[in-house]
Amino acid sequence: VARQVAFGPRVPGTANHRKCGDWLVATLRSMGADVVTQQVDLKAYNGDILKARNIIAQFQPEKQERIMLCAHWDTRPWADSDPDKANHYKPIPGANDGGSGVGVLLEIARQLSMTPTATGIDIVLFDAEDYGLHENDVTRYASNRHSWALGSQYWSYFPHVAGYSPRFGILLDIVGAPNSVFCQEYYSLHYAAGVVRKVWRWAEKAGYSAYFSSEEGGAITDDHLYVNSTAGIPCIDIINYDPESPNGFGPHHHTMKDDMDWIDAGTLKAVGQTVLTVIYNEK
Ligand code: AHN
Ligand code: ZN
Repeated sequence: VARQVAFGPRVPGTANHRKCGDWLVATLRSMGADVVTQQVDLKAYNGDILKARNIIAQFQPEKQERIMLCAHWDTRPWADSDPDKANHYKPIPGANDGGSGVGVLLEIARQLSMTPTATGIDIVLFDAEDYGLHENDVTRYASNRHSWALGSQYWSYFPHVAGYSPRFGILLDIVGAPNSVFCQEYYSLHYAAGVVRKVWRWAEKAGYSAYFSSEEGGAITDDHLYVNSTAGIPCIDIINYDPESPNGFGPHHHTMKDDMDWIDAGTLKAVGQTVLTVIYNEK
């Protein structure tokens, strides 16, 4: 996570973003994955053309039976939830929002390089998740309901392999804060209840029930929505929900404070160990 943050904000179209993307590709290749990328110009709701890159790392690509793990690697161009209005058009550091999910997946990739699973694994890093509607534009929501998750929307129409149909997918988003609680997100239950139950059961067995709450959470527009509704792949979202905070994702969310101070190794471990337990138990 720190390596990603050190590139600076990973806003599509910037040099930081390009350099971090190159580093992610090289790192995943160094772990033995067969890495392919999708480079595409995507139009944001405000008209910006985003030079986007989805990064797909395939482990044991020859295997038919597969599991997909995903996260977004871009970061938000605007700190539009920052308490200081002067920051509302500045990019966020994106340690938790962006960095954390990718960080967990990089460690999982390292484990896969040492100990193969029975099924194939695809790590999919989506771009352009976080270029969605600015808080100052929320009145334009009705005509911009699909402004988030542009990289995963594209991938869901054009997956890296035609007819791609893994058993299931797991999305990791905002998984690094201390004392995180992962509720059972609404779309995950709607489209992939069996996967939610499986993952939460393994979390309990692995000793992480304090993080994985059996409470139902609200509906979150995130990459998994399009993976489910467009690609037809049952995919859940493991995402921190903090009912105490204004936007539900913690007080640092979409602010300049989303930096390494919000990253807790214990939370990353709880999520990573849980996902590892799930994938190594798939036969
Ligand atoms: C919205 O805020 C609309 N969806 C949450 C998805 C998200 C944003 N994940 C990270 N940043
Ligand atoms: Zn975000």
